[in-house]
Amino acid sequence: MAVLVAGRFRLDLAQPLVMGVVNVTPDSFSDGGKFFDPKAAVAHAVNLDADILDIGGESSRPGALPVSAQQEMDRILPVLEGLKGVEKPISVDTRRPEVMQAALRAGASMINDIEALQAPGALDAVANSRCAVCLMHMKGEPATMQKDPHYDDVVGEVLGFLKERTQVAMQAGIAQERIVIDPGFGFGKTVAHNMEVLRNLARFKALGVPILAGWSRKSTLGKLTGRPAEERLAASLAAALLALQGGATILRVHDVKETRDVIAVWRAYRQ
Ligand code: 9MG
Repeated sequence: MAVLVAGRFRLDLAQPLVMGVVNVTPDSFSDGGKFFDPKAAVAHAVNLDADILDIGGESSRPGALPVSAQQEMDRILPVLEGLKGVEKPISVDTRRPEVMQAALRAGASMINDIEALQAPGALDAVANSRCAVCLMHMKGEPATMQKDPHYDDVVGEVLGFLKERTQVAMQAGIAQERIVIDPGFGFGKTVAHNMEVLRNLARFKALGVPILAGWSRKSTLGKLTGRPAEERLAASLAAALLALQGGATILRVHDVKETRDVIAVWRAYRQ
């Protein structure tokens, strides 16, 4: 049975899980500013009814500028405090080791790192806990990553990077059952790159750890449909279904209820 260990939680991945996005930022591409107030963020998180909540205090949308670790902590820690009584795994989307440590002390059970624990100290911050970690591929930095990204072999390069980061994480003492990988759709990738990776997602199963996919409302879907972020639900659901079919077992989404319906249809088809 495929299981993800996340602190005190053991998550059964026999059925795909839905990770709900909670952006505590003024500038995220789809819901920036909506849940910047901690009370609004907590209410939204509870309302989402996701299997895992992913709380983020720094936008990683293309073109976003970094914020300081202190700013990130000021944004997310009150939300973690407000979610203390909620009996479900809470992930924190951060690439900074000091934010990881503070989040884990405040009750987070998972770290979602778009830099795959490459920051000095990040591997130790995760290894010294029992949390789960998502290792994501990104080419470049959010501020510039969409400026003409180039690969000779996008699938091979992303796969090679995630293989290496999984090995490094395990050598640092992070057990395989705590690790999730994510090809990072939209992170330094054109529409063609994203589609090539999605078409080949099943190849990532060879790494032996669960695959997380995040397609929700992303700009590639905007480019394909001509729609703004708030009108990309149908495209997001189509991409979620294709990711499930490619072997993703965790879907990171804004629209939890609708994504659960996709999973229900996919499961019935699979039986
Ligand atoms: C923070 N964030 C935004 N998009 C994401 C994605 O596709 N995957 C992961 N792991 N994190 C993301």
